[in-house]
Amino acid sequence: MAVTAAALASSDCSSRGSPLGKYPSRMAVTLERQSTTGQTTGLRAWLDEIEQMGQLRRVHGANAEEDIGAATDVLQHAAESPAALFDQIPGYDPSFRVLVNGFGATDRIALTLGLSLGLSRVEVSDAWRKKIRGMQPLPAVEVSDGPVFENVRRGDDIDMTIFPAPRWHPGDGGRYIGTGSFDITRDPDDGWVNVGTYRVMVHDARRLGYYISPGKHGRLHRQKYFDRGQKCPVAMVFGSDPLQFLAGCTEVPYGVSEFDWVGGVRGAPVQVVKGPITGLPIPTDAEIAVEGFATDQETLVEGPFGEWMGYYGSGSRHEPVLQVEALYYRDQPILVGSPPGQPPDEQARYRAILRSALLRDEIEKVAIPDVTGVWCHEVGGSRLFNVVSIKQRYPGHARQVLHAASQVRAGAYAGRYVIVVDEDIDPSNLEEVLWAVCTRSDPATSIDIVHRAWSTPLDPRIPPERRQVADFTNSRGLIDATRPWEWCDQYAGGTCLRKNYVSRPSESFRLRVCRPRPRLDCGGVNVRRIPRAIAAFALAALWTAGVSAAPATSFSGQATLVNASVPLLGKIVVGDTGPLPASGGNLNNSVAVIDLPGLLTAEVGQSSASGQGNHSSSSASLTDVALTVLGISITATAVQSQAEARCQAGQPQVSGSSQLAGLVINGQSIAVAAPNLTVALPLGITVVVNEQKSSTSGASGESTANALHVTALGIEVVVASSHADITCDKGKPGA
Ligand SMILES: Cc1cc2nc3c(=O)[nH]c(=O)nc-3n(C[C@H](O)[C@H](O)[C@H](O)COP(=O)(O)O)c2cc1C
Ligand SMILES: [Mn+2]
Repeated sequence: MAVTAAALASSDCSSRGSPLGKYPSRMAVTLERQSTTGQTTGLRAWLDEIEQMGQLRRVHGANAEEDIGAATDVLQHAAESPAALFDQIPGYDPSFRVLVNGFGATDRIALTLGLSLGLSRVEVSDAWRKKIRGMQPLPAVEVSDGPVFENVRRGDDIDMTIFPAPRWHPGDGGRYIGTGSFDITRDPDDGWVNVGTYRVMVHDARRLGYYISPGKHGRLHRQKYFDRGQKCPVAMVFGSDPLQFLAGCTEVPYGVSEFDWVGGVRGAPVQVVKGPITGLPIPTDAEIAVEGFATDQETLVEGPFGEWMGYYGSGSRHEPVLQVEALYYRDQPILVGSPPGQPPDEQARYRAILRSALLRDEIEKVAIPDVTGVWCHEVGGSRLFNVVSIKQRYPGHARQVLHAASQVRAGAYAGRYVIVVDEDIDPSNLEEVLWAVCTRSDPATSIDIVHRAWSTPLDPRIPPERRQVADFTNSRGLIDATRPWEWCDQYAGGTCLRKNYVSRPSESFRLRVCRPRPRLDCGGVNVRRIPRAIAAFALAALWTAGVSAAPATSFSGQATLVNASVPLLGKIVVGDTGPLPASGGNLNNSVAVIDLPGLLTAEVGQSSASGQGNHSSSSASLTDVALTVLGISITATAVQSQAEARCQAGQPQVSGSSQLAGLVINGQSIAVAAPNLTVALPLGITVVVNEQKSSTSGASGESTANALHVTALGIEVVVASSHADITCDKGKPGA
């Protein structure tokens, strides 16, 4: 039977009769139980839950040679796709089942981790990081029996080929029973138990081949036995409680049993039975489990296998073999599959959530401050393309993050690129990250290379000659895509419009062209400048070149966004056009962000002053102003002032005005209409809103408009100040 994606997605499959009947439990141990945290445990209860969520499709009659592998490939490459449970697989006991794509949707990952549903993948990762911070492992408890022993086979009775292990990828060298599985080993020195997900191939009825990359805990354990000339006792589980599986493929620290880690997460210990052959702990509710001994005396060819980087990277080679001494399985067992595909795939998605949390935790544990986000991208299989965002605090901060992120446990194995970005970039958003790389890195100086880092035979980029000498190291590209700390206060501002952008004085538009981003901060006084739009003196030069010399109309003018005088800090001037020359011209200044810690923050400030013909004018505007003076807060979503001076029949005429939207002073909303509205506040603070000063004298006139003017105890702050000035040339017609 050919299985199509449409068939999987259709509800027809799920509406057919369920092969799940009633399972008489012969066991004393409860199988599906609620932990003390209320989180469901056990694969079968979890399946009931996801079916109730409408996220399980049942498929009957697909074959294990081709159909299940192909259907899994389709499903796991579609984000937020359902899980599929296959039964009635031709050639096998019709009640034997295969579950795939269990974690192919964010809600199912959240459910497994005991988190709320409805969160985004980044929110799940963040909630997970917070949940396991400081979590203490809870030792597994041993019980005497469990449903896993519903069927027991020993000796020649063992046949691993009775299970419908699919051929997952067309190029696979065999049937892989172990993908959504784990291997259990015990350290022969210290006695701690490791649980690791390592792929397992069926060689024949009693022999399994398994591949573990160098450096993994299961391999370190196994090697210790081999070095002593001993066989390595191993138990393997093919189908388990979903959280146990996730633990098996997570970088739980060396020396900590993943079973105990699961217990800590749930607040309820994992229940295990002691394997009669090896003494290893086996979860009571395992679907299929084996015990046996691995030896390096007998090796068989393992692979090729479609691997997580999207290649048959490690090809085929001799690997140790597990001689199976006992086989246990539940009635109507469920073989869980999570075969890798070209990323982004199912495992890239669940591992991105888990690894991003772990990597951030580990970077913070080595005492690096101000990490604002981490994402281990799905497209890199959650290992090859990892991004960290930081709020830069000191020179060298960005490089420290890069090197640490590439070498702590969660980032060390099989990495390729690590990128550090400023906190205004969302590390989980590939486009934003690549924009930062394109516009904030300088290839000659922003990239560090680490040589001979921990990689894997799976890495397709390791050249043949290095493979031959078992050199499975690679290099890492560490890309600093932050604005250089030393001159970040001069880095050009971004053009992305921010909220509350004011396009006309009277109206405030809430545009969200860009995702609202955190304010960039270089530390200390921070002003990001937008390059001047118009060359300051070009028009003035043109003007003076075209007309005869004095006497002529002359100008002066200036606009400033913030002009403050504060004890200890001194004088602070931000967004100043500078003085307009007597000959006129155009002066402009813009800043994207103003951050004067403890005093004032604002965004998108523009100031301009111009003088030409018979007209002189200036203006200043800011959005999202937040001013704090002696603990009194003054905020406005937009402020603007303008001043004008013009000559009419040789006589000066002047005017000024200010607009303030959303003005709140000390918790009170203020509607501004009249000029020079004075607000007296505690501590002798005076705020003049829409302050205007105008005067004329003979041929000269000047006007100043200050949107806000605050004075208090030696403090003076003027926000959005515009000044225009003109001296009329009485001899000039029209002037
Ligand atoms: C579906 C899946 C299959 C995996 N297969 C292998 C494998 O065949 N060999 C391996 O070394 N790691 C494999 N891994 C990665 C390990 O499970 C992972 O590195 C884990 O942390 C190993 O456990 P350990 O930290 O106790 O060594 C696989 C991961 C997943 C999710
Ligand atoms: Mn481990």
